[in-house]
Amino acid sequence: MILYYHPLSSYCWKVLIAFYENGTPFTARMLEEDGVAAQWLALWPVGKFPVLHDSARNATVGEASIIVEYMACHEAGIFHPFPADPDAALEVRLMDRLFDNYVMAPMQAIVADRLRPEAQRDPYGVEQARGLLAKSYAMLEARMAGRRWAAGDSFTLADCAAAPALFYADKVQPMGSDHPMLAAYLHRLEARPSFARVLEEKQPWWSHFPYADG
Ligand SMILES: N[C@@H](CCC(=O)N[C@@H](CS)C(=O)NCC(=O)O)C(=O)O
Repeated sequence: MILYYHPLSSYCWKVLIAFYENGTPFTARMLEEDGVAAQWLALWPVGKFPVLHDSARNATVGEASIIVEYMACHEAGIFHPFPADPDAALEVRLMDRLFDNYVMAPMQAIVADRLRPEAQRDPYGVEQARGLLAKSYAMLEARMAGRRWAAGDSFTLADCAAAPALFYADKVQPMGSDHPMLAAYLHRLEARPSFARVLEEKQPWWSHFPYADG
């Protein structure tokens, strides 16, 4: 299996965490390598990453959550992204959506704005994104009360989503002391070996992140 990725991409981190949790072997192809971007775009013309290509099944899979589900279906191992209980699985799916839509998306909007030429920046859009992040922090702070992991006692897909979302969001808009549950949860995520490995692997590229000192 080939994973088309970039070492600073938050959605790629989500998939890497799941693969490392499961111990699934794969070949990582970085988009900057010669010829890789052309292969990736031919497979996934919408131009988003990560993308997984499984030549054994002639399958191309996009969207981070779906790649994790694909791994769980076809490379079943020690990591179970979803619990067997349907209600518990719904909570995992909900938390996955909350982290993607209401933490990752505004965080990405703030970072993307910083990367634009000065004249094309959008202060109103950034203000809206910051407002959404503040609401999300407050909602997640309440939801994390009494939970070790995002959806309860087990590490699931929701934690794979939460780790990059909260890590990067905290860089662009620090959670501060108002969100002790969320901050403690982020520390647990950073200490998890799968995510610690992702964080270690980002180091050579980290200075390219515009809020690297944040
Ligand atoms: N919904 C997609 C989002 C993927 C995504 O936004 N990836 C970013 C990198 S973290 C990307 O492709 N950025 C390039 C672009 O938007 O042009 C997923 O869950 O995989």
